[in-house]
Amino acid sequence: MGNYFNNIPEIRYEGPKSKNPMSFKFYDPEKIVYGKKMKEHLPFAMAWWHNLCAAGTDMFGTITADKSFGAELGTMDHARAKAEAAVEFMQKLGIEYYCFHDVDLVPEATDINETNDRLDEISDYILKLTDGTNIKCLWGTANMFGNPRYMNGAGSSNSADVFCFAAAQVKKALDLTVRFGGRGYVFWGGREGYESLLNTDVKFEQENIAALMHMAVEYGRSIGFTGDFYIEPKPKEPMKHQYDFDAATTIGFLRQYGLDKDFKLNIEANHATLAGHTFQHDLRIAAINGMLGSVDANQGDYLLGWDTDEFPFNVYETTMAMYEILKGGGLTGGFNFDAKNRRPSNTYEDMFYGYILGMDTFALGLMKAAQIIEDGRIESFIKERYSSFETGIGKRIRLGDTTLQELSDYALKLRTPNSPGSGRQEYLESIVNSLLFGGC
Ligand code: XUL
Ligand code: CO
Repeated sequence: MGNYFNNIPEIRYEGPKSKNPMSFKFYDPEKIVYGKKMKEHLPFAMAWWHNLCAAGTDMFGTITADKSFGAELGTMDHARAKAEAAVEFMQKLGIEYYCFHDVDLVPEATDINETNDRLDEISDYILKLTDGTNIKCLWGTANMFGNPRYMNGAGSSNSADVFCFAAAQVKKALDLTVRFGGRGYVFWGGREGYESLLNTDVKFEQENIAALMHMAVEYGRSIGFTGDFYIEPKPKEPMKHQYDFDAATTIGFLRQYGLDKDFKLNIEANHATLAGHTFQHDLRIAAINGMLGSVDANQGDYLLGWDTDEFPFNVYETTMAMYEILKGGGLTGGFNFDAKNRRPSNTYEDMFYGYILGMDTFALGLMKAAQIIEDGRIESFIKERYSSFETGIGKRIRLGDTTLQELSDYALKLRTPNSPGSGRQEYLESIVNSLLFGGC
């Protein structure tokens, strides 16, 4: 374990009344909720990039936080220091998983061979540090958006050479993910999209992305990767239009190119809201299509049109998200905090406060979602709402046992239908409120 956070104790559950900022108020890992321990429902992961690399830069200003961990930035000493800090950080919070991009782990060299040597070196070191701990990888990915070679895309690049570099990075990131025992492998296509149709062959680009993914599956399976591949949908940013717009679009793409057996979705809250959906909408679409994979746990700002990657704070949102996840049978992956501290929250303490907030917000969401399901009023309302399909003509429609002619005859005979019934939205929202705040 490193010695970077000496002033910070191990974070323990102290209950909702605790005023100790370095404690969980709601995340009680051993507590049984909805038949399982909280920590089993909520496999939390630390995002290497935001937690250990991001230091507060934005379009208008430079770093505000010191993430050097005592080493010279951009060196292998720095890479090792980050790995030590990662393990210390996760152990203090009881987080068992991490997610990484290849170049979060080491500084990228000009020659990809040199980068790969550095990755070998750091992966030995990470495995040495995590040996004998519970810490393991949730998912890995290749950063195919930062390097200028990807300015026209990675799998969607117009350049065959660049396509090969993307393939080389995916291969190496898969090797690392397998070495780290990762549960999943993510494709987030930040540069896989276009700015203008005037210079873009969309069909060609989508075919190439699919080809890269097929090769990744074939290679991954050949080296013993048994986990899920994930696509993380996002509609825009950095590109004006990204191909993996939202859950529905991405599922269509996966089916179109025969990738749906090996891939699921990694749904990020803030990406769903950028697509004009709620987080829970994209979770529902993933779940009903058997594509509920993993979650990038964060939240956006409804007043801002970009990916603010805030730590989740909105309990309504995590409640409705956990409701979808519990009803959908849970995740094959976990909850990766793809979230960063606000720029002025620039101390080591803030790194911990961010995770405490996020973990507590999801723990609350889990408990409240379980209460909604156990209460049963909402589920039984929905069942009743569709009950006209349980008997008679409705049942036959569901069984596919009728014709347009027969239905038309039925309607003409009825002349005018009975009211389909109230949607009762406000009543249902009141139930949610009373379950959320009924204890006050
Ligand atoms: C970008 C984003 C990425 C992916 C992994 O918006 O969410 O960090 O999670 O590449
Ligand atoms: Co993400």
